[in-house]
Amino acid sequence: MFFNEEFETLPRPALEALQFKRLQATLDRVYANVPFYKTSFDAAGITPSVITGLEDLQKLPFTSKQNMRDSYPYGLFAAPMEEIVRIHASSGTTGKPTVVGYTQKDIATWSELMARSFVAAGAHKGDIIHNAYGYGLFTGGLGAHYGAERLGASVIPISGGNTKRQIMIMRDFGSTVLTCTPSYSLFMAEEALAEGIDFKKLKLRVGIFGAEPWSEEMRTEIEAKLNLSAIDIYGLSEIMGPGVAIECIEAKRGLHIWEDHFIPEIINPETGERMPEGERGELVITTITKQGIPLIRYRTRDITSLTYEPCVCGRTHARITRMSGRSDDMLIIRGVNVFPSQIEAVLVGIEGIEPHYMLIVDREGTLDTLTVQVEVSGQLFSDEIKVLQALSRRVEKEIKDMLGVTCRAKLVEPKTIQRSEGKAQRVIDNRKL
Ligand code: DLL
Repeated sequence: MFFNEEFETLPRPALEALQFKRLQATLDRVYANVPFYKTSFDAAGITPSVITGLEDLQKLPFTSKQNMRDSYPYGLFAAPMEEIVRIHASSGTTGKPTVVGYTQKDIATWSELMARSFVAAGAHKGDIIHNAYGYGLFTGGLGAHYGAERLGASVIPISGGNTKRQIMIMRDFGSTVLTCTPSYSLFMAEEALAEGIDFKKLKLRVGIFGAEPWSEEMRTEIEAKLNLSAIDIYGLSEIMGPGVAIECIEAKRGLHIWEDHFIPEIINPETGERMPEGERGELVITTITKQGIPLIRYRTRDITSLTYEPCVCGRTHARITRMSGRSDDMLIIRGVNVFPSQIEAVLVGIEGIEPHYMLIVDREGTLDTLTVQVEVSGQLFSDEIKVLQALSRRVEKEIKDMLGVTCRAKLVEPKTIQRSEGKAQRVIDNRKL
């Protein structure tokens, strides 16, 4: 099933021709309207006319989050403020937020791409979409909302928070599709259990989860606990918001990135060189239809790989693999590189452990230490100390065996690790303090 079959299944030569035409128009637009691009292209000795094919994209300089911050708030906008109808901003844990603006046409494009994403995930007109992404400056809530309306589904704009009420509404209103972060979905499952509500008796069929890294093992856990098919959705406010890429329900193998609007590349984050197809590196995205704030070769910091292999669903758009995480979130513990999502994958596979964890990194003298705090399931916690000791040794051993990193496991009582209603915070790095 498609939302826009013609564009979702465009044969690659036609898709690439369209990309190039749109890239040229975008380059002209930013060169003429955004002083930052004029300066950076001139410094690289490039004018838009030098770009005569898609391969030439590599000649253009990158744009970084720092460039956006330096032009805070509106410096990179390519449309006059009179044409901007919506402003969003990323929360940004450090420094100023990054601010993005949308024209009327940008909102229409975003709505269509979210509608396409819903259909790819298996949603359709007639669905009741329970949208628990936060509404506000964060793009999750409104992005999914406009997409659901564009699709013609019924959307419940519940936003995040007040979890008990969420569950009551989900049950009473007959929600069929749930949209929220993967960590929040598990919190909902837990609250439902406490309220004596069985997810198997709800009408939920599909969950569309993103905005934070999660593992394949977490998917299995969520699907079992919420009794639905869990789909991975990716996006970032700088590029648009949710709906930049999504898994199709037919394959659930890689996320289709809507290539008639975005050109993806994978680069080596150290050298900036392009990586061969299939190899992991940093995702770089060029927007080719945006008006408010087009971005050329934007470095997302997200680590993934790209494949152009045809997909069983019939979409011709390339796929990115599940994100390992952001390059900035990668922990280096005594020289070993590890992403929180890799630790998550190990933890979720161990029986007696709940999928709620926190990683604490410290420095003792010159040595980095990693403590993995994880909850034990209810019945185990009351068991003898010997059982708990064996379990924590098992956690330490499996993490060492799978990831090569030494850690200390600290088992904690059920429901003691803070639950998230949006993006979960999984790491406390005391080394930076
Ligand atoms: O998180 C947009 C969004 C909302 C995506 C709802 C999906 C669903 P930002 O707040 O700007 O935008 O954060 C973007 O979140 O660069 C990734 O590091 C991370 N991220 C988003 N989706 C995924 C995902 C929204 N599926 C940043 N897997 C991105 C892993 C993700 N990380």
